[in-house]
Formats: sequence, C-alpha cells, structure tokens
Amino acid sequence: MKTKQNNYINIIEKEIDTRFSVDKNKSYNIIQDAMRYSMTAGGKRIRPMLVLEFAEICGGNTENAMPFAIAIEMIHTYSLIHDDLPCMDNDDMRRGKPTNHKVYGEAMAVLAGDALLTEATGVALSANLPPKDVIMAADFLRFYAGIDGMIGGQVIDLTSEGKEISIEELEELQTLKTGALLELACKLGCIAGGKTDEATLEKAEKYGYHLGRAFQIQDDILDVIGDSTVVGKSIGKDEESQKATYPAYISLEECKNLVKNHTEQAINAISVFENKAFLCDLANSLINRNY
Ligand code: GRG
Repeated sequence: MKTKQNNYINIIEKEIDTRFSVDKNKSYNIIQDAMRYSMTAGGKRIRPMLVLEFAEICGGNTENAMPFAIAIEMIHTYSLIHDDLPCMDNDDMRRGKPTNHKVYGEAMAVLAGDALLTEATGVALSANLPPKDVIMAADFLRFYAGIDGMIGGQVIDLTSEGKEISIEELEELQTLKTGALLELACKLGCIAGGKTDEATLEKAEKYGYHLGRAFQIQDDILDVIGDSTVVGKSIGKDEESQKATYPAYISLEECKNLVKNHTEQAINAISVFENKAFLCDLANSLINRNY
C-alpha cells in the first residue's frame, strides 16, 4: 500500500508543480506565488488520492481523473488558508510551514484562497470526459464545498465556539466540515471512471462519510496527544479555543473505538467493489495515523 500511496503523492505533486507556476511577466504574479506556496507545501493529499483510486477501480485512468483530483486539492487548500486566518482559527503553522498569511499578509492570503476556489472550477471543467459527467462533477464540487457542505460545517464550528453543543451537533459539524470533501472525492473518482449510476455513487459516498468520521475523530485525538513536529501544526488548540471535539465528550479510549468502528463501516461500504484493497488499507491506516 505504501508504494502505491507514495506513487500517487509523487504524481499529484508533479502535476501541482507544473500547474502552479509563476509568470514573471505578470504584474500581479504575487498571487500566483501565494497560491503555489500553499499548494506545494505538502500535506497528505488524501482527497486527490481518493479521486484517482476510485477512478481506477471504476475503470478510468489517472490522466482523465487528474483535473478533478487537482480541483479538489485546490478547494481543500483554499479552506486551510482561510481557516488559518486570524479572523478564523488564527494559526501560524500549517503543513509544517508558516501559514499563508504569515508569509504573504492577510489580504493576499484571502485572495489566494479566493483564487484557488475560483480557478478550481476551470480545472474541473477541463476534464477530458463526457460533458454531462463533467457538469455532474462540477455541480458536486459546488454542493459539497458550499453552504450545505464544508462551508456549512465551518459556520457551525465558528458559531458554536465557547458554547455547549450536543454530541449530535458536533457530529453534524464534523460531517459537513471534514466529511463533505472526502465524500466528494470518492464520488468524483467514480465519475472520472465512468460510473455515474446512483448505486455506485451512494457506496462511494458512504465510504467517504465513514472515512471522514474516522479521520476527524483521529484529528481530535491528535490535537490532545499528538506531537506538533509530526502533525505539522499546533497541538492543544481545540481546548485552548474551546472548540467542541470528541475528547471533550467521551474518553480517549471511546474516541479510538469510534475511529475503529467508522473504519470498519467504511470498508463494508465498498465490499462490492473489485480491487478495493488499497482503499481498505487506506481506511485502516487512519487508525494508527499520527500526522
Ligand atoms: C474556511 C470555508 C472554510 C472552511 C474551513 C478545512 C476546514 C474548513 C478547516 C481546517 C481545520 C480542520 C481541522 C478541518 C477539518 C478537516 C481537516 C482534518 C483538515 C485537514 O486535512 P488534512 O489532514 O490536511 O488532509 P493536509 O494538510 O494533510 O492536506
């Protein structure tokens, strides 16, 4: 699994390196610099990897799926840049490097996020696939990144800071904020692989949902017991800013059991897919994730 994962990371990073160049002749190329800074800063590349793997097991190829993979990583990166701003989470470190606004200033960081979101549409629309499938993908991108998806989750997060919310509300927050883009990644992969039927998309979405639950609860655990040099961002921020996270509701042991349980459900969701080994290994690897 590690070899395939590293191969994916290599091809994704190569593609990002090529696409995010800085045009020395543009008077406003500082924005390209700021976009490139965050896009090339590393990260686990889970979302583009899910796009490429679902595309492969659905019978597609990497080349055709790549625009969707890059588009979702652009949207994810924009959300991180904006989330790190002083008006949101106010973080100095991301992916082991100073956050975008620490390097380029707040105004440019806002614009870099805006630009990544805006340009992601163009990248997705450039996919060499049947037009109706590209439109379906673009609409999914809008939906899962939008107010009933990631933005909705971020709104609940911001408005619930310092307040007591129920564990059900916390689940909704995390499902939207973290889960939405993971569900999206799996569905985009199916579309790129030519499988756009309801049943396939539903299974992929379910895998993404449970993966997202496991992923975020593990993230909450890492914010308590993680090592900031390994995680690549500050530790203990959730408690400091009175953010609702799972360890505030249930014991760490129960949190770990939940991660395990969601991982199993993610794996069950894709039981009918052939060649699902990589996706099963990826889900399992999250249980022991320390970064
Ligand atoms: C600003 C609209 C807007 C949304 C922000 C993504 C997000 C919503 C906030 C970031 C903070 C956070 C803890 C989000 C939960 C999702 C999550 C765990 C993001 C980090 O994803 P990774 O671990 O990051 O895949 P890398 O750096 O590896 O790509």
